[in-house]
Amino acid sequence: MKDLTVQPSIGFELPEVFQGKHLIAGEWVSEGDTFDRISPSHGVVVSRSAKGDEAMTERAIAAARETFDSGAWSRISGKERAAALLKVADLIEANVDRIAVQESLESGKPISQARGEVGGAADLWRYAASLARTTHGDSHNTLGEDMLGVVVKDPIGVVSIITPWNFPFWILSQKLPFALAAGCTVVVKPSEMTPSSTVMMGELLVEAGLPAGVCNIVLGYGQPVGSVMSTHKDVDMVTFTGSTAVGKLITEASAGTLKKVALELGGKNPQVIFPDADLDNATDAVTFGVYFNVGQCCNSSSRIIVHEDIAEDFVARVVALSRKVKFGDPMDPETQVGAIVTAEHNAKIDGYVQKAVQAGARVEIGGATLAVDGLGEQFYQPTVVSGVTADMAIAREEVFGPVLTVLTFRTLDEAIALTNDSDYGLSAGVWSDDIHTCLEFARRADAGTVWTNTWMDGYPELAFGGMKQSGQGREIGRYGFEEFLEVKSLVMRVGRDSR
Ligand code: TXE
Repeated sequence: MKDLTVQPSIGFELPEVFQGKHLIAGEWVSEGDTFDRISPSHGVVVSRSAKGDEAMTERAIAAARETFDSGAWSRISGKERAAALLKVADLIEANVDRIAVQESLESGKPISQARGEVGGAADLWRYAASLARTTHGDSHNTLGEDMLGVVVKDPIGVVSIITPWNFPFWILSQKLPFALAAGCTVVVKPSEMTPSSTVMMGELLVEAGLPAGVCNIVLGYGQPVGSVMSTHKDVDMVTFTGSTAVGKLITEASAGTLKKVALELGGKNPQVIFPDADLDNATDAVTFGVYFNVGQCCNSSSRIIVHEDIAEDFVARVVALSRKVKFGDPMDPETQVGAIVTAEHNAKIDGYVQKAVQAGARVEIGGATLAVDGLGEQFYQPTVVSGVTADMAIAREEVFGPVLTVLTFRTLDEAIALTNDSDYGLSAGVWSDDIHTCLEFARRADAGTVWTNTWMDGYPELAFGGMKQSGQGREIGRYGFEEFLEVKSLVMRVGRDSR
């Protein structure tokens, strides 16, 4: 521990306990039981939320259905929808601090990253607004004399949005504005661990003047809230981000009504480092890629696959940089690695590391949980594990913590084989100065996103999602938007003979 840069508590004055309510048909509702969230870093209750049950979830779905069918949102012009989304974007920017503090306290992520997440989300809303005005299908005028075919795109209907705790505001913004831009109405359930930033988003939507019932929010647990949202006959689509296990449950649950399901699940994302790469940049990207958001990130670069010739040098560079990473109090603006979301999850991360060590792997730095002065014990040291083999659980499963595993390769084919030897296929990266190496890797890697000489930059214009068990469907960009649209063919006889 003396090797690491630890930020003790800065003695942050906590805001009042946030009181979360459901948003149903434009009304804030709290009835019945509540549940508390204890901050993983500060160890005190930071939010108290209404606890949704089956009846509350059905009320929310009924409100979304009625509003969709009324046309109050689904049939207005794209221009009007865009105007509302742009207002939301402005309101997000005006409320970054308040939302970020609450999100950091509930999740344990560093405040600087929470600010980046919340502020950055405004751009997703602005981009989605542009799509609301450019929704289009196509037309066919070569079907035969007197015939005209027009393919139109309509909103799919009522969408259930179920989100996790690692980027509650960002992930909501990868889904919600795109669904709204398409003309859908929604029911949202945030994770029970980080409910408040979604409630705050609801407040902004109300302030922006979205018609009542367009966005409904139910707070609570996967059972029963998420389950009802996945099975109810009045829901047309479920979009989910979370664990692969729950993604499979949702797919099964939705089968009874054949809803459309879009899933953004886990990853075991490699960065492949060739000897001719710019190693300074690669070291920065690998270190950032594994520690960002405390490693609790679907795009975390949790395994590096480094060429044998440079493996020792490269690991030494990453270890040296890991020593400088500031971890500790999430409320300190300087902190780069904060707290782990729950004590159970902290123990699970440690379990992966200890199991790897027992199987012969080496801990180069870190490798233990840690208490931070003035705060709790829910922290995990920035950790690098080398001597890992591809069959170890730490190399195959999503650890979801600040833990980097190191594998080595000799040839491009071997690097690609190791990359693709995974149940996941979310993202991958390649570092080399040779365009042919980069392009061949990019084309052959099983991954929804391949980064070349960069890592984790995202753009609303592109598409995000995974192959294999990392999910199905895409988010953001035009591809993500199209997920919320239904395609309809209009076949018309239009000549004089048709009268
Ligand atoms: O996720 P869950 P958890 C991975 C990561 C992490 C693991 C577990 O490896 O360690 O998942 O995290 C709701 N029907 N990711 O347990 O349970 C739940 O209430 C409908 C990767 O938090 O999948 C929450 O809102 N919904 C990931 C959401 O699903 C249900 C992000 C996610 O919770 C449900 C987070 C049910 N039966 C975790 N059960 C990523 N892709 O970034 C639970 N939920």
